[in-house]
Amino acid sequence: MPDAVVLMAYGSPERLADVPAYYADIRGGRPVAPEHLEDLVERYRRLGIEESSPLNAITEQTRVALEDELGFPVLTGMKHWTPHIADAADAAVAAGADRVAGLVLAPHYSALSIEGYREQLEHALNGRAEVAFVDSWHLEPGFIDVLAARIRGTDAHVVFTAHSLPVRILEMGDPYKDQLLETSRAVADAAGVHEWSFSFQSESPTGEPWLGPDILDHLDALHADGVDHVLVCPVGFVSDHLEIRWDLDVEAQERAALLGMRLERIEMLNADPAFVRTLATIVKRAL
Ligand code: FEC
Repeated sequence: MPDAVVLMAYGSPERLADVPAYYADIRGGRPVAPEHLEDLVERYRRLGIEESSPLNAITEQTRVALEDELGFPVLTGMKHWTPHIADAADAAVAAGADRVAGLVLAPHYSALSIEGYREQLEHALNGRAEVAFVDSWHLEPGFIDVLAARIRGTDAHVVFTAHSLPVRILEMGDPYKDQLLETSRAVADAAGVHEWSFSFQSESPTGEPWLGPDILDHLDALHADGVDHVLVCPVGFVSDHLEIRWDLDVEAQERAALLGMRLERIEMLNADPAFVRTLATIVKRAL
């Protein structure tokens, strides 16, 4: 049976002029406050996205490496930018696939994140191919191992992080937070690290409460407890992108400097060969 993979990621604007349309897509028709748009454009400007937009480039490297590993077509589909998930679904069908594995480059399931990727993929395929969608892979041994290798032997306090989501997901019985803590515990155990904690990051100004603690408040609390050296290990993201390069490398670094703390972060997994082999294992199991 001919197979293909639709490899999905959040997507990122390539040019500053793309940011309003990109933000509008994220908001899904709800209004965008002008000051929030200006703030977002400024963050992308300071990241220098017109010279290199890391998320889209890294996703393409991962796609190529995964295709090499699997030996059948892997198509990129972005949730909020081009090529869209629907474009990837069409390309998979055009390549003759009867079965499509849907894999998101985000390990933890939430109805407010992964489910949106699934809906876009299923809607676009519309029965033209069988879908084998991977909901989550947060305890995949190869994933735990590559993260554990990045924190093993550290004498810093390890802070695992992930994107925050609105608090209402807890009332919905969403597994997101539990899965994040399971990953964090598994990585710490595999690395033999005992000094660790978890915090959220990258809360969005939507006017409702989001899950905390946010990393900036968490750094304050760790400092008050006498911690002066922190290693940040983002478990909810796999690539270098705005939420890493701005929220951690700029904002969290600035807070740490203010507190007189040393803050480092692990190198992201990006298209690391061991990580790509893990993605291939997940796809083969799904199919
Ligand atoms: O580098 C880049 O250009 C893109 C970085 C990026 C990633 C990412 C991942 C996740 N998000 C998740 C949830 C939400 C929710 C909202 C929301 C809003 C934004 C905005 C930007 C943005 N997100 Fe994102 N997210 C990235 C970027 N995200 C930009 C809008 C402006 C801002 O908040 O600063 C709120 C939507 C709303 O307004 O209603 C909710 C989750 C992930 C991790 C899973 C995944 O990667 O899909 C969850 C990367």
